[in-house]
Amino acid sequence: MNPLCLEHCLTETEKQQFEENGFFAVEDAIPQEMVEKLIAAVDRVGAKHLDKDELPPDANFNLLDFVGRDESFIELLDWHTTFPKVWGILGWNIKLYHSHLIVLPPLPPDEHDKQRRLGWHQDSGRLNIELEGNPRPRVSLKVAYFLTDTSVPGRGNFSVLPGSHRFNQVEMPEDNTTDPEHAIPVFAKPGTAVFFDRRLWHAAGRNTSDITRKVLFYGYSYRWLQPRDNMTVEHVMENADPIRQQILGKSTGGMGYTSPGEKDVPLRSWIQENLGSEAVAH
Ligand SMILES: O=C(O)CCC(=O)C(=O)O
Repeated sequence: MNPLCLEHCLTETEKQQFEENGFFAVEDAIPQEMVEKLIAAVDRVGAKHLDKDELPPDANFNLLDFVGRDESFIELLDWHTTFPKVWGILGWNIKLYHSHLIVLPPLPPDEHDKQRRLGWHQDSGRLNIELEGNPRPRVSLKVAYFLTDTSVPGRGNFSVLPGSHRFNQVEMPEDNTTDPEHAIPVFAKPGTAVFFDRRLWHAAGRNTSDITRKVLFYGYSYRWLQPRDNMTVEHVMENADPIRQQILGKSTGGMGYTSPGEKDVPLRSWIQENLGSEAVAH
């Protein structure tokens, strides 16, 4: 793994923001050349998807399990400015359990003035019903890479209710069309990574601009959680280094998910060698 990771560990401020607000943003997490490479990959993969499903070229879509479809998507799995913050929050027994990319073209002009509530939700489906506790456990988080400019309102901004990861339920206005009062858009320039707790109530904003919004979502969880999509990554396993194999879901067997040995979690040894035993104490 890239040793530059050591320069981008989770900071105290980020940790505090994540605990209190349920999210934080890292500007310039990926350089402009990488943003351009990723946009080209999104466009290629997106065009194939639209073609296969016979969708119009300007359709909006949410494509699951995109990560194995281009080498540039694989590179982001353990990206040096972001991955250390993922293990800083969740620890070393982690993997990618889900990936999805969202392409959100501009709304048709006659939709712009219509008042509609955004699609507020917590991630992970049945976890929000079958797990006990209030709040329920964290279990996973997502890193969202913004490839297009959503640094001003009206660009389909990722929207959040800060601090709402601490509540199983949030109150919505009675009228069914407005958003909760404390909802905010997260402003993100191309290359920004936004980390958010799966329990954070969030939604995609409305895109009333003339720019198509493109965002990549990487979901990291503990290794014992079932993947949330097909995780079609067998074809990249062989050439991946051991830490990427761990991230892609490799395990020595059933027991290796919940009681991992050294071979299951090379990330643990890497952190221990580079940051000391204290860093892997749990
Ligand atoms: O597209 C967005 O801004 C929201 C993404 C989302 O809802 C999700 O990742 O579950």
